[in-house]
Amino acid sequence: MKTIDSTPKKDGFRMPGEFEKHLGTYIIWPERPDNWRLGGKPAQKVFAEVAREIARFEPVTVCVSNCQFANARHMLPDEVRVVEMSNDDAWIRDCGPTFVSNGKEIRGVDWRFNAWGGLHDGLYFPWDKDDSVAQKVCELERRDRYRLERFVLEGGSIHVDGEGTLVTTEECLLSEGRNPGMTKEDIEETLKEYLGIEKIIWLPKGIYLDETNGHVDNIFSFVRPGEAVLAWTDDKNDPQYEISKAALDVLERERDAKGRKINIHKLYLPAPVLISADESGGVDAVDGTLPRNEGDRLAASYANFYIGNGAVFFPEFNDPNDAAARELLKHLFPDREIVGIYAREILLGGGNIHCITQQVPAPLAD
Ligand code: KQY
Repeated sequence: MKTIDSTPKKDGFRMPGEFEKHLGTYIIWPERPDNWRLGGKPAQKVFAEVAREIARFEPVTVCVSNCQFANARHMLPDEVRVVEMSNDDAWIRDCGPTFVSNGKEIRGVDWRFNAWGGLHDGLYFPWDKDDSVAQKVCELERRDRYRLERFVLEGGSIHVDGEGTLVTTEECLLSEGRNPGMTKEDIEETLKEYLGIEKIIWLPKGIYLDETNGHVDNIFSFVRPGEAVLAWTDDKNDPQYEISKAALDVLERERDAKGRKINIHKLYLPAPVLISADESGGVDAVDGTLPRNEGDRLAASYANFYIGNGAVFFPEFNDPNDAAARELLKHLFPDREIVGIYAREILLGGGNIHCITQQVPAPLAD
């Protein structure tokens, strides 16, 4: 695996849409007791279910620390590959490589990772093991990589349509803890150069109280070029209403890289999900890690579904809107199975289905 001293755009590479064909999916096994309640035991069951379900459609690799290797191997089915990889937590979308393709070959883009804000407002310290994950995945996949030593980015903070359009949020990419020395124009230039992008659409904010500084993947997702979903509520008393409305206003007036208007489908949120006393009591308190207090609202949304080769995996919360989300996804992805996963344990760790998965795209266009 070599590190290339050029940029994907110069080399004719672009980031494919998630709905394009995959070679496989990576996941990291959860275990840290200051983020996952009860030492990660309930979350491990859900991660194992996610891995098992995705493995029905594409090869899955689970990366796991030395301490948890035997347990993960025991809990995962034989068809899931388990590899030892040190890590700081379980968010491979954010610390793993972003793959780019030229139609024949794929390469990884290895951004700098600083735990969503470094010493400014990052979620844990240290994060050096996570920052090495992208390189290690490129080694396993035998893919060359581009490494940005100074540019901080997480995979969950961008969504692309594979045809030159990228959607992100100002709340996240312009946050103090990531690239404070760069202007919005500098950031746009870097994204264009490293992802083969021509047009960037900036939503103001992500989901209310999302601890990633508003990652786009929890509020918006492309379904295919020209078509997308936006997390939505009609409740004007909910702070989320103004956030989703502001995003819709942007999306309605913007055009994508091909000059198309994006057709937006409203994906209704579940009722607010709050941390219970029992759940809060199961998380170790550690200085420098975000506390999990009873009554805190979690950033629950259905927009963080993962698009696999033959299926879409979406979160369920035992909420009446679970059924509406399933129906909308069925309508938008008529050729894929729609698989619901009860995702409360992932949400309790501050994340979602999209941010625990990272796809390796197929190099060849269909
Ligand atoms: O991308 C994500 N949503 C990751 C969230 C990390 C939370 C760490 N506690």
